[in-house]
Amino acid sequence: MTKTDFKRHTVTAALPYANGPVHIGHLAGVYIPADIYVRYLRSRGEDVAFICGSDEHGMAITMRARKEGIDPQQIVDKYHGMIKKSFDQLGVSFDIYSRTSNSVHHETAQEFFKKLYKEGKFEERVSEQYFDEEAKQFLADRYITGTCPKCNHPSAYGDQCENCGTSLNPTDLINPKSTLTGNPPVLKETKHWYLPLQNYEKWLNQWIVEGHKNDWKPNVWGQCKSWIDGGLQPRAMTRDLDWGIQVPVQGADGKVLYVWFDAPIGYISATREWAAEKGIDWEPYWKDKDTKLVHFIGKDNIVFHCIIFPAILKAHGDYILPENVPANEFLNLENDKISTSRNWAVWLHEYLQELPGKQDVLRYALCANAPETKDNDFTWKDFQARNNSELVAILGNFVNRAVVLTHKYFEGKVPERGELFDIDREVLHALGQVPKKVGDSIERYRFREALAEMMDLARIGNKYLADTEPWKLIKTDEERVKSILNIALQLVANLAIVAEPFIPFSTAKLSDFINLGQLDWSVAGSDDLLKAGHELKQPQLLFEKIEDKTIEEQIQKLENTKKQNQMENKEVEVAPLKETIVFDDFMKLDLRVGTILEAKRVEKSNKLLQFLVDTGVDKRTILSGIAKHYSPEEMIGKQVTIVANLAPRPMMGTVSEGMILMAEDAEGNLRLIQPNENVNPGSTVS
Ligand code: B3M
Ligand code: ZN
Repeated sequence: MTKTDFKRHTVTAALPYANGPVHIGHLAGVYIPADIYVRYLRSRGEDVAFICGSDEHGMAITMRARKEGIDPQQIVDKYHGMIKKSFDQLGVSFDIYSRTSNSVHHETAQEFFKKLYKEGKFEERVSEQYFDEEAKQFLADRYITGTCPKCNHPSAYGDQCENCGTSLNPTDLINPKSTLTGNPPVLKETKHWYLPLQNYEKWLNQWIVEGHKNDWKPNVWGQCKSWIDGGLQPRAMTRDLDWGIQVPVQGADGKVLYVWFDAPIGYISATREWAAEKGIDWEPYWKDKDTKLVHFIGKDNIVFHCIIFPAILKAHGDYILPENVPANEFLNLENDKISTSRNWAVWLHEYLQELPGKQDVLRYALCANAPETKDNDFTWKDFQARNNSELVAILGNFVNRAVVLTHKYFEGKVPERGELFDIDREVLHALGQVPKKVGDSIERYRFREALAEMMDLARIGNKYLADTEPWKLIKTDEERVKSILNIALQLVANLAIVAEPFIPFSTAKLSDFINLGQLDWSVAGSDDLLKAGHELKQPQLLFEKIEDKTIEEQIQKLENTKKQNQMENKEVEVAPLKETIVFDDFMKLDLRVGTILEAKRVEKSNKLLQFLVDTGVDKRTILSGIAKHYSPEEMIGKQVTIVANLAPRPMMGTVSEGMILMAEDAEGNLRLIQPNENVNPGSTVS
């Protein structure tokens, strides 16, 4: 059974790598939902620690530093400050935004490691790993490229071939090269400490697969199950790298903790730091069974938060485990994947500058479009519509009408409620229901649903005023208008409370001009929040219409990015030259022109097309990974160049008897190599 009553809450949001600014994908996936959750808990008077900070170790940082030509330390200093400030400006209400370069964190992570080490929780293993002799360093998987052993793609990475999707070990690559120097790396022995995840398999299965089948999101639970079913392997908790936290055991010079060992412990270190500042004890937040621990993350972090970190906590023994890990999917931007390298993103710090005072609009639009169950798309047009036809037309309009009319007819004092009619009772009944509905949805991590339920309250209010028309009635029945405005104002006051987790800047304004004081969820649903005679201040506009021009500027900015990317690709990096071969090696290749007779998609593959090719000598089946670039229909009748004497290779249940030659640019765009006029099938190429 899932536990429901807790004394306190520890809520973490993934620690952003301090290697770049935060964008809307991060916000919609992690930080907005986490902040809504925490604000709701606080409003209910719960004891909450909301923990975040910068992740300042690992390859993400060193690669960025190399790219910008500065030290890793300069990189993390630059981005930590920038990220912290922009979260703050967006109203993301962390109790602490720390950083993993802090000494508290170095100590905490090292203590953790030492304890596991002393208790024999690691396996020590010596293995051979690639080393770049010129750069004098071991190479992480992403720093090695070479030819894919499966599909012959010339620039596969040490961990994966992005052409055929195969996951690889660096030693699988043919002709490996270091991306640091371009030299072939050498194998060198190195010692590391591994967490034997296989020993935790049974326990993880019980805890997650059986224990959280019903309360974890299906996407999260499913990913965990497939990892566990696939069998867990020992995973190295240390790395050969000169940036990170020193491994605190003898004989580990030049080695640092694996970033995914240290970063999640960063949540604990940050909690210690926060508690010390407040003068309270941090330990209950991580060790008391009555604490509800929840991790907010994106889907690419699931394995680390659901399998590896829990195994580390379990190995340690003193810690509680997460009650839930409500990971989101990804957000796209204008129908295209958000990409830092292509600068395809809406960056938070730029948004805050270019659309000042519009924090709540972004919070609202991102929550309404949060990729909760599937990837989702952000468009500027949708953003504008969310503002103009929802925030302005529904919420802002209702609040404004209720308050303005009260000023106009009753000198800004909440009028008495008299006799009630059915329509009033219905509205008051709905009012009583909404806070609970919103709260239940938030507790089930359904933030879009919660937002829609909150907005329903404003819709009900608008409809109530439209149906009762107090502006007409005032001429004939002032008593009735008093009741109507009293009820409308109770809705307004309740809105201030239930909307606060989503749009805190606007509700702060609102509660100020209705003189509501502190927003407290425990009184939400009451129809008597504003007593008769209570004075209202002059209303301020909560939201303003966003003009087409503003949106067009943002769209134009993205267009410019697109153009820039296209231009830059003209001078793209090209793949390095391969080793020299002799003429006879070349002559071994049987290259010829063939004609495509038939073409179809390959089941269960979004990359492969299957062809029947007339090679002049025979008709044979060839598979090629070009489905993203050509449709089967357009391929039929085309002439292509093939390697005709390549040994047949099994692929996706079929055998490919040759290879179609393609030109590939740095973006991964593929184009056929064709004779410039039709020739007889079977013509040789040399
Ligand atoms: N920095 C990865 C990421 O930003 C990583 C999260 C750490 S959470 C402990 O996707
Ligand atoms: Zn491949």
